[in-house]
Amino acid sequence: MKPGLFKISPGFEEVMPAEYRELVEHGPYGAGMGVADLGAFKELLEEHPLCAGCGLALSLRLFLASLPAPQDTVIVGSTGCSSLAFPQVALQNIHSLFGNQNALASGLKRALSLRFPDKVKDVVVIAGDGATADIGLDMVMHSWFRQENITTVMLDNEAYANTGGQESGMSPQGTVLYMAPKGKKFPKIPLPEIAREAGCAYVGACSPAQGKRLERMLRRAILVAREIGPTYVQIFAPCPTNYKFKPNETLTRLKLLEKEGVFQPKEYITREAQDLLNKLEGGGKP
Ligand SMILES: Cc1ncc(C[n+]2csc(CCOP(=O)(O)OP(=O)(O)O)c2C)c(N)n1
Ligand SMILES: [Mg+2]
Repeated sequence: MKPGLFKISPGFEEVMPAEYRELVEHGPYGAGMGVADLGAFKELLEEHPLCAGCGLALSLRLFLASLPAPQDTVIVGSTGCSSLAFPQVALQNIHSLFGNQNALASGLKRALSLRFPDKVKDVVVIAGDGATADIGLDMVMHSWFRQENITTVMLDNEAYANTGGQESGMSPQGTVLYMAPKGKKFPKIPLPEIAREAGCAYVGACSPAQGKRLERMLRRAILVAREIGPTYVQIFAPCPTNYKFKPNETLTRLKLLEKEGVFQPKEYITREAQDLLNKLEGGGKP
Protein backbone atom coordinates (compact mmCIF):
# COMPACT_ATOMS: atom_id res chain seq x y z
CA MET A 1 0.00 0.00 0.00
CA LYS A 2 1.24 3.48 -0.85
CA PRO A 3 -0.28 6.03 1.54
CA GLY A 4 0.95 8.98 -0.56
CA LEU A 5 1.83 11.15 2.43
CA PHE A 6 4.37 13.18 0.48
CA LYS A 7 3.94 14.90 -2.85
CA ILE A 8 6.21 17.20 -4.80
CA SER A 9 4.53 20.52 -5.56
CA PRO A 10 3.51 20.73 -9.20
CA GLY A 11 6.23 22.33 -11.30
CA PHE A 12 9.05 21.26 -8.98
CA GLU A 13 9.34 17.64 -10.20
CA GLU A 14 12.27 18.42 -12.47
CA VAL A 15 14.34 20.39 -9.95
CA MET A 16 14.01 18.16 -6.89
CA PRO A 17 17.10 15.98 -6.28
CA ALA A 18 16.79 12.45 -7.68
CA GLU A 19 17.08 10.85 -4.23
CA TYR A 20 14.19 12.97 -2.90
CA ARG A 21 12.04 12.02 -5.90
CA GLU A 22 12.85 8.39 -5.08
CA LEU A 23 11.80 8.94 -1.44
CA VAL A 24 8.41 10.27 -2.60
CA GLU A 25 7.97 7.44 -5.08
CA HIS A 26 9.18 4.48 -2.99
CA GLY A 27 8.30 5.67 0.51
CA PRO A 28 6.39 6.10 2.79
CA TYR A 29 6.01 2.40 2.73
CA GLY A 30 2.74 1.66 4.51
CA ALA A 31 1.79 -1.00 7.02
CA GLY A 32 2.68 -4.66 6.61
CA MET A 33 6.39 -4.05 6.03
CA GLY A 34 9.14 -4.98 8.45
CA VAL A 35 12.86 -5.28 8.98
CA ALA A 36 12.95 -8.30 6.63
CA ASP A 37 11.66 -6.02 3.84
CA LEU A 38 14.41 -3.37 4.21
CA GLY A 39 15.64 -2.55 0.72
CA ALA A 40 12.21 -3.09 -0.85
CA PHE A 41 11.19 0.48 0.01
CA LYS A 42 12.95 3.73 0.69
CA GLU A 43 12.70 5.02 4.25
CA LEU A 44 15.71 7.38 4.53
CA LEU A 45 17.81 9.47 2.16
CA GLU A 46 21.15 7.74 1.54
CA GLU A 47 23.29 10.76 2.16
CA HIS A 48 22.52 11.26 5.83
CA PRO A 49 25.26 13.15 7.67
CA LEU A 50 26.06 10.65 10.45
CA CYS A 51 29.63 9.32 10.82
CA ALA A 52 30.85 6.12 9.16
CA GLY A 53 29.95 3.14 11.34
CA CYS A 54 27.38 5.09 13.36
CA GLY A 55 25.15 2.61 15.18
CA LEU A 56 22.42 5.25 15.37
CA ALA A 57 22.15 5.33 11.56
CA LEU A 58 21.50 1.58 11.46
CA SER A 59 19.18 1.83 14.47
CA LEU A 60 17.20 4.55 12.74
CA ARG A 61 16.72 2.41 9.61
CA LEU A 62 15.62 -0.57 11.71
CA PHE A 63 13.34 1.71 13.76
CA LEU A 64 11.69 3.09 10.61
CA ALA A 65 11.16 -0.38 9.16
CA SER A 66 9.66 -1.64 12.44
CA LEU A 67 6.86 0.91 12.83
CA PRO A 68 3.51 -0.92 12.73
CA ALA A 69 1.71 1.94 10.93
CA PRO A 70 4.24 4.40 9.44
CA GLN A 71 1.58 6.32 7.53
CA ASP A 72 -0.17 7.10 10.84
CA THR A 73 2.96 7.75 12.90
CA VAL A 74 4.51 11.05 13.91
CA ILE A 75 8.04 10.88 15.24
CA VAL A 76 9.25 13.54 17.64
CA GLY A 77 13.01 14.06 17.58
CA SER A 78 15.35 16.16 19.69
CA THR A 79 18.68 17.86 19.13
CA GLY A 80 21.66 15.54 18.75
CA CYS A 81 23.39 13.47 16.07
CA SER A 82 20.18 11.67 15.14
CA SER A 83 18.35 14.94 14.56
CA LEU A 84 20.58 15.44 11.52
CA ALA A 85 18.91 12.41 9.92
CA PHE A 86 15.28 12.78 11.10
CA PRO A 87 14.29 15.40 8.55
CA GLN A 88 15.40 13.00 5.80
CA VAL A 89 12.90 10.21 6.56
CA ALA A 90 9.76 9.33 4.62
CA LEU A 91 7.56 10.05 7.64
CA GLN A 92 5.85 12.91 9.42
CA ASN A 93 8.33 14.22 11.96
CA ILE A 94 8.75 17.13 14.35
CA HIS A 95 11.98 18.46 15.78
CA SER A 96 11.50 19.66 19.36
CA LEU A 97 13.61 21.88 21.57
CA PHE A 98 16.37 19.81 23.17
CA GLY A 99 14.99 18.07 26.25
CA ASN A 100 11.39 19.04 25.55
CA GLN A 101 10.57 16.07 23.35
CA ASN A 102 8.27 14.17 25.73
CA ALA A 103 6.29 17.29 26.65
CA LEU A 104 5.75 18.08 22.98
CA ALA A 105 4.85 14.46 22.19
CA SER A 106 2.30 14.37 25.05
CA GLY A 107 0.47 17.40 23.68
CA LEU A 108 0.68 16.12 20.13
CA LYS A 109 -0.79 12.73 21.05
CA ARG A 110 -3.69 14.38 22.88
CA ALA A 111 -4.34 16.75 19.97
CA LEU A 112 -4.26 13.91 17.43
CA SER A 113 -6.71 11.88 19.54
CA LEU A 114 -9.14 14.82 19.49
CA ARG A 115 -8.59 15.60 15.81
CA PHE A 116 -8.80 11.97 14.61
CA PRO A 117 -11.03 10.21 17.18
CA ASP A 118 -11.66 7.25 14.86
CA LYS A 119 -8.04 6.71 13.85
CA VAL A 120 -5.02 5.35 15.66
CA LYS A 121 -2.14 7.82 15.52
CA ASP A 122 1.14 6.62 16.99
CA VAL A 123 3.42 9.26 18.53
CA VAL A 124 6.98 8.03 19.02
CA VAL A 125 9.77 10.07 20.59
CA ILE A 126 13.26 9.19 19.41
CA ALA A 127 16.11 11.08 21.05
CA GLY A 128 19.68 10.70 22.29
CA ASP A 129 20.81 9.58 25.73
CA GLY A 130 21.67 13.15 26.77
CA ALA A 131 18.24 14.41 25.71
CA THR A 132 16.43 11.51 27.40
CA ALA A 133 18.37 10.66 30.56
CA ASP A 134 19.88 14.07 31.41
CA ILE A 135 18.53 17.33 30.11
CA GLY A 136 15.01 16.06 29.27
CA LEU A 137 14.66 13.61 32.16
CA ASP A 138 12.01 15.64 34.00
CA MET A 139 9.86 15.86 30.86
CA VAL A 140 10.44 12.16 30.12
CA MET A 141 9.56 10.99 33.63
CA HIS A 142 6.51 13.20 34.02
CA SER A 143 5.11 11.89 30.73
CA TRP A 144 5.48 8.42 32.30
CA PHE A 145 3.91 9.50 35.61
CA ARG A 146 1.01 11.06 33.69
CA GLN A 147 0.54 7.80 31.77
CA GLU A 148 0.69 9.43 28.36
CA ASN A 149 0.02 7.00 25.48
CA ILE A 150 3.36 7.59 23.78
CA THR A 151 6.50 5.54 23.12
CA THR A 152 9.91 6.91 24.08
CA VAL A 153 12.96 5.54 22.27
CA MET A 154 16.47 6.38 23.43
CA LEU A 155 19.38 6.15 20.99
CA ASP A 156 22.04 5.37 23.57
CA ASN A 157 25.49 6.12 22.12
CA GLU A 158 26.77 6.69 25.67
CA ALA A 159 27.89 10.28 25.07
CA TYR A 160 26.91 13.77 24.03
CA ALA A 161 28.28 12.99 20.59
CA ASN A 162 26.90 15.93 18.64
CA THR A 163 28.65 18.49 20.82
CA GLY A 164 32.08 16.87 20.67
CA GLY A 165 32.07 14.17 23.35
CA GLN A 166 30.95 15.14 26.85
CA GLU A 167 29.96 12.35 29.26
CA SER A 168 26.26 11.68 29.64
CA GLY A 169 24.38 9.96 32.45
CA MET A 170 24.47 6.88 30.21
CA SER A 171 28.26 6.75 29.80
CA PRO A 172 29.77 3.91 31.84
CA GLN A 173 31.71 4.75 34.99
CA GLY A 174 35.36 5.59 34.29
CA THR A 175 34.73 6.61 30.67
CA VAL A 176 37.25 9.12 29.30
CA LEU A 177 35.97 11.15 26.36
CA TYR A 178 37.34 14.10 24.37
CA MET A 179 35.58 16.53 26.71
CA ALA A 180 35.54 14.36 29.83
CA PRO A 181 39.28 13.85 30.39
CA LYS A 182 39.16 12.94 34.10
CA GLY A 183 36.87 9.93 33.70
CA LYS A 184 33.22 9.63 34.67
CA LYS A 185 32.66 9.39 38.41
CA PHE A 186 29.31 7.55 38.62
CA PRO A 187 27.75 4.54 36.85
CA LYS A 188 25.36 4.40 33.91
CA ILE A 189 21.82 5.47 34.85
CA PRO A 190 19.53 2.39 35.06
CA LEU A 191 16.82 3.99 32.93
CA PRO A 192 14.98 0.76 31.97
CA GLU A 193 14.41 0.06 35.68
CA ILE A 194 13.48 3.70 36.35
CA ALA A 195 11.00 3.52 33.45
CA ARG A 196 9.44 0.38 34.88
CA GLU A 197 9.04 1.97 38.32
CA ALA A 198 7.76 5.24 36.82
CA GLY A 199 4.81 3.46 35.22
CA CYS A 200 5.88 2.28 31.75
CA ALA A 201 3.70 -0.66 30.74
CA TYR A 202 6.40 -2.02 28.44
CA VAL A 203 10.18 -1.54 28.57
CA GLY A 204 12.68 -3.02 26.13
CA ALA A 205 16.47 -2.76 25.85
CA CYS A 206 18.09 -3.90 22.61
CA SER A 207 20.85 -3.09 20.11
CA PRO A 208 20.94 -2.78 16.32
CA ALA A 209 23.11 -5.93 16.17
CA GLN A 210 19.86 -7.95 16.22
CA GLY A 211 17.38 -6.29 13.89
CA LYS A 212 14.51 -8.73 14.44
CA ARG A 213 14.70 -8.32 18.21
CA LEU A 214 14.70 -4.54 17.86
CA GLU A 215 11.67 -4.82 15.58
CA ARG A 216 9.79 -7.02 18.02
CA MET A 217 10.49 -4.69 20.96
CA LEU A 218 9.57 -1.53 19.09
CA ARG A 219 6.32 -3.00 17.74
CA ARG A 220 5.37 -4.27 21.16
CA ALA A 221 6.12 -0.87 22.70
CA ILE A 222 3.97 0.96 20.15
CA LEU A 223 1.05 -1.50 20.37
CA VAL A 224 1.05 -1.29 24.17
CA ALA A 225 1.26 2.53 24.10
CA ARG A 226 -1.89 2.65 21.95
CA GLU A 227 -4.00 0.75 24.46
CA ILE A 228 -2.45 0.97 27.89
CA GLY A 229 0.09 3.69 28.65
CA PRO A 230 3.66 4.91 28.23
CA THR A 231 6.35 2.59 26.89
CA TYR A 232 10.12 2.82 26.60
CA VAL A 233 12.75 1.25 24.32
CA GLN A 234 16.47 1.79 24.86
CA ILE A 235 18.72 1.11 21.86
CA PHE A 236 22.38 0.56 22.76
CA ALA A 237 24.97 1.65 20.17
CA PRO A 238 28.18 3.27 21.52
CA CYS A 239 29.62 6.00 19.28
CA PRO A 240 32.66 4.91 17.20
CA THR A 241 33.92 8.49 16.90
CA ASN A 242 33.88 9.26 20.63
CA TYR A 243 34.74 5.77 21.91
CA LYS A 244 37.51 5.63 19.30
CA PHE A 245 36.95 2.27 17.65
CA LYS A 246 37.01 1.49 13.94
CA PRO A 247 33.75 2.21 12.09
CA ASN A 248 33.60 -1.34 10.73
CA GLU A 249 33.73 -2.77 14.27
CA THR A 250 30.39 -1.40 15.48
CA LEU A 251 28.40 -4.61 15.11
CA THR A 252 31.10 -7.07 16.21
CA ARG A 253 31.67 -4.89 19.26
CA LEU A 254 27.97 -4.83 20.11
CA LYS A 255 27.79 -8.62 19.84
CA LEU A 256 30.88 -9.01 22.02
CA LEU A 257 29.56 -6.61 24.69
CA GLU A 258 26.34 -8.61 24.79
CA LYS A 259 28.21 -11.92 25.01
CA GLU A 260 30.32 -10.58 27.88
CA GLY A 261 27.20 -9.35 29.69
CA VAL A 262 28.28 -5.69 29.57
CA PHE A 263 25.17 -5.04 27.51
CA GLN A 264 22.07 -6.90 28.69
CA PRO A 265 18.91 -7.02 26.57
CA LYS A 266 15.82 -6.57 28.75
CA GLU A 267 12.07 -6.70 28.61
CA TYR A 268 9.79 -5.57 31.46
CA ILE A 269 6.11 -6.10 30.70
CA THR A 270 3.22 -5.43 33.06
CA ARG A 271 0.57 -8.13 33.46
CA GLU A 272 -1.95 -5.97 31.60
CA ALA A 273 0.46 -5.35 28.70
CA GLN A 274 1.33 -9.05 28.51
CA ASP A 275 -2.37 -9.97 28.28
CA LEU A 276 -2.76 -7.47 25.44
CA LEU A 277 0.31 -8.77 23.60
CA ASN A 278 -0.87 -12.38 23.97
CA LYS A 279 -4.16 -11.36 22.38
CA LEU A 280 -2.55 -9.31 19.58
CA GLU A 281 0.31 -11.64 18.79
CA GLY A 282 -1.64 -14.87 19.08
CA GLY A 283 1.61 -16.72 18.58
CA GLY A 284 2.35 -14.84 15.32
CA LYS A 285 4.02 -11.60 14.25
CA PRO A 286 2.75 -8.54 16.16
C1 LIG B 1 18.34 23.67 25.10
C2 LIG B 1 19.63 23.16 24.58
N1 LIG B 1 20.62 22.80 25.44
C3 LIG B 1 21.78 22.33 24.96
C4 LIG B 1 22.00 22.21 23.61
C5 LIG B 1 23.33 21.72 23.13
N2 LIG B 1 23.31 20.35 22.65
C6 LIG B 1 23.01 20.03 21.38
S1 LIG B 1 23.17 18.40 21.04
C7 LIG B 1 23.66 18.10 22.63
C8 LIG B 1 24.07 16.73 23.07
C9 LIG B 1 23.15 15.69 22.61
O1 LIG B 1 23.49 14.47 23.20
P1 LIG B 1 22.55 13.25 23.00
O2 LIG B 1 21.16 13.60 23.37
O3 LIG B 1 23.15 12.07 23.69
O4 LIG B 1 22.57 13.04 21.41
P2 LIG B 1 23.79 12.56 20.47
O5 LIG B 1 24.37 13.80 19.86
O6 LIG B 1 24.77 11.81 21.29
O7 LIG B 1 23.13 11.70 19.44
C10 LIG B 1 23.67 19.28 23.40
C11 LIG B 1 24.07 19.37 24.83
C12 LIG B 1 20.96 22.58 22.74
N3 LIG B 1 21.08 22.47 21.42
N4 LIG B 1 19.80 23.05 23.24
MG1 LIG C 1 24.27 10.53 22.87
